[in-house]
Amino acid sequence: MFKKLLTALLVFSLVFVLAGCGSSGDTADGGNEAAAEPQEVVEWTFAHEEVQGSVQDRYAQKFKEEIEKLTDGAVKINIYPVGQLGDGANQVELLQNGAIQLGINNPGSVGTLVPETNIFSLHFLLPSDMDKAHELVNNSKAMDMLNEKYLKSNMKVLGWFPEGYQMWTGNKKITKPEDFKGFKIRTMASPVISESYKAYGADPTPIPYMEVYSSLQLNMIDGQVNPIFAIEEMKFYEVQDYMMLSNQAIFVGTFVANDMFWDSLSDERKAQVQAAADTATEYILGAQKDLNNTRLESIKENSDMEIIDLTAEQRAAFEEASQPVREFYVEKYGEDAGKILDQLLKDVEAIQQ
Ligand code: 6CS
Repeated sequence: MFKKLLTALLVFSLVFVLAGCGSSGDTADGGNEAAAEPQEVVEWTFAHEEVQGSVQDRYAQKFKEEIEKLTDGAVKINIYPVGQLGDGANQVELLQNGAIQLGINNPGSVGTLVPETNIFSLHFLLPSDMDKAHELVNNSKAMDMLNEKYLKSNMKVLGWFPEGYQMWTGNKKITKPEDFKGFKIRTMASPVISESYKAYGADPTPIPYMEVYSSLQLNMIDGQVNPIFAIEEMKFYEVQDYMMLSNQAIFVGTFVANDMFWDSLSDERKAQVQAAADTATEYILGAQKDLNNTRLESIKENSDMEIIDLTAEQRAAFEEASQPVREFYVEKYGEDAGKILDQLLKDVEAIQQ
């Protein structure tokens, strides 16, 4: 019911804005401005799954700044952070049916719709060098294949970007796979994420992002996994005793547009949107590194959570235990998933030469 009401409201708002634009010959993107007439302004909704000031929010703000500049104000972006349009899954649904135009998805929310995207939930896959990981998620041929899969689910990908290494927090130390035995770890809802933690003997428990803090506080779960900036802004450090600098996977965000909305844009507007997305993607690499670094310092200063940097040897034990999940990914999602994984592995190897 909530979703239907929200969809109706958003479609109504868009129609209202377009109707308010007025003049004949209008296109949905407002790309048909006559020099002497007052400029039409179209409003696009951009939803993301994090709080204000987060990596996704900074990406969205940068995109907004750029596209509004490039279009001389003919396009206005309204940003809705997490929770305002429902949870991550609601947001993907709104994007798919065109009730909203733009959004950032994470592998958890989109994992059942575009199963191949679960590739980024495999552990120890992307290089430990963030610049190389950023380069790969932008330029590997595997990404072209993944982008086609998104299109089949009505989403046009405009940009991929790493948000940071994901770290484990817990009410106990985790330094070897056996420490995970029976450990209730909150994860995003994705079969590959679940399988990855089952491979260590843990009990993965999907819970919506906004409920993680209270679930940790009430001891309904033992730990969770997220990039450092999120551990800080969601205040998980207040209710956890340990943070393991595990670096097993990078959180990869995907900036997408609804495909019909995208198709309705003029070529000029498409080029402006892609240019603004490219600027945001380039900007976010440095921004997320800074945010993760400064927030690590802030956690160190403001909490007594113990921070454990896993040794290379300790990481190697997790890496070994995680290998069978690659077969799970290919067996579960089929031939194309296998091709995407092979291509990415090939490109990972090449970039590390
Ligand atoms: O763990 C999650 O569910 C969330 N984590 C981040 C860093 N962004 C959004 C997502 O929903």
